[in-house]
Amino acid sequence: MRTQVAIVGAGPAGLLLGALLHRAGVANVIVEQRSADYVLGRIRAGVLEQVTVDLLHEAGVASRLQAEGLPHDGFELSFGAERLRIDLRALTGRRVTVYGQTEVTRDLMAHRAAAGLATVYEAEQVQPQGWDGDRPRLTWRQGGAEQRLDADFIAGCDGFHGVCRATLPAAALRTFEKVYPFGWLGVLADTPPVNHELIYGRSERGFTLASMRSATRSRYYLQCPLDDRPEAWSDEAFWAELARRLPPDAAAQLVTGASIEKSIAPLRSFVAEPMRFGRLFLAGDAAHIVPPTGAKGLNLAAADVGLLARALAEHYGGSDAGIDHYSARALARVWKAERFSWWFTSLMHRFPDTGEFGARLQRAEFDYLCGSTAAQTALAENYVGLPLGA
Ligand code: FAS
Ligand code: PHB
Repeated sequence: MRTQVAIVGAGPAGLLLGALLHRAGVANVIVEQRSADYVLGRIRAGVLEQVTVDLLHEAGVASRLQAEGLPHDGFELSFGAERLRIDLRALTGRRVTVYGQTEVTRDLMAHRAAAGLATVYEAEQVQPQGWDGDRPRLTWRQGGAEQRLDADFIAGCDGFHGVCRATLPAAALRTFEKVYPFGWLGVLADTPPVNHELIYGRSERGFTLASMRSATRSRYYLQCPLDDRPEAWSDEAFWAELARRLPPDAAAQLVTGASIEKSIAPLRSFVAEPMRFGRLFLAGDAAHIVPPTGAKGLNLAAADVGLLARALAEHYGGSDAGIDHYSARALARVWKAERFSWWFTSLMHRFPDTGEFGARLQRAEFDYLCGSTAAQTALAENYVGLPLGA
C-alpha cells in the first residue's frame, strides 16, 4: 500500500487529522491497534474550545455537534459553600461547547467511513520506519501476515502510550514531566446535572467536578488517592461523597442513579520536544499530556492537527514553511496550556503537602478571583482557549 500521510492512531487527533487532510486533497491512511468499538468505549473529555469546534466545521464533521452540542457561556468555581461564576462570554466574548469526546470520535469515524477513507483497525505490532530518511513507512501484522504502508510522512497520533514517540532515539527527545499525587474517579450516569453549567469545586475533602454530556446525562469526578480503585466505590458511596463535597445548594439538586461508567484517571503534566523528527510528526497525547482540570487535552490535540494538516497541505502546494515551523508553533501553545492546567490543578486540589499555609493560599487565590475582573479574565481567556497561533 502507498499513501501520502500515514497516521498512527484513530483517536480524536488521528481521525481529525485524516478528515482535515482529506478536505485538503491529501491522501491518508489510519492504522489503529484497537477495534473501533474499543476506541469509542473510552469515556474522556467533555468540553470543546471554539478552536476545536471551528476545526470540526472545517473538516465537515460538525452537523451533530451543531444540533446536540451545549453552548456554555460560563462555569463556576466553588470553595466550600461559596460559588463564583466565571462569565466567559462577558469576559472574553467567547464560549465553550459541551459535547463528549466519544461523540466527536463517533462523528469522525462516521465521516471517514462515508468518505471511503482507509482505516486499519486491530493492527498488531505497528512500527514506524524510515522516518529519518525519504522513504517513511509503517509495518504491522494482521491475520498472521506482515503488512506495509509506504508514505511521504508519518503522523504519530498514537497517544501517551503509543509507539511513535517510543521509537525515537532518546537523545533526540527532551521530555518534561510532573506526576500529581492523586487521580480522578469519574462516573457517568443518566441523571440530570446538578447545575446548567460546570462546577469545579474545592472542599476540605478534596476536588470535585460536576459536568455533563446532556440535560439528562451527568459526568462527575472526585479527587481520589492514586492507589484507589473504581471497584472499591459502590454507586451509593460515590453519590454520598459527592454530596459531601459539592456546595450545599448544589448538593440539594443532586439526582442519583446507576452509574453507566466508572473509572479512575491519573493526572500528569508531560511534554516531549520537539514534535517533528524528519518525516515523522507527533500530535496530541503522543506529544503532551495535561491534567484534565483545564479541559485542555482533547483541545490541544485538535489544535496540533489543525496546524499539522495546514502544514502538510502547504507542502503539497510547494512550501515547507509550515512543516518546518510546526513543532515550534505547536509547542508555544502547548506550554501555555500546560501552565494553565497546572495552575488550575494546583488551585483546586488538596495535595499531601498543602498544609494549613497552602490551604490559606488557595483560599486567598479564590477570594482574589471573586474580587478581580482582571483575574477572572485571565482565567476565562485560558479556559475558552488561546487563539491557534498564540
Ligand atoms: P488518544 O490516546 O485518544 O488516541 C490514541 C490512539 O492511538 C488510541 O486509539 C490508541 O489505541 C492508538 N494507539 C496507541 N498505540 C498504538 C500503536 N502502537 N499502534 C496503533 N495505534 C495505537 N481531556 C480533556 O480535555 N478532558 C478530560 O476530562 C479528559 N479525561 C481523560 C481521561 C483519561 C482516562 C485519559 C487517558 C485522557 C483524558 N483526557 C481528557 C485527555 C484525552 O481526552 C486526550 O487528550 C485525547 O484522547 C487525545 O487524543 P489523541 O491524541 O488522539 O490520543
Ligand atoms: C468532562 O465533562 O469529562 C470534563 C469537563 C471538564 C474538564 C474535565 C472533564 O475540565
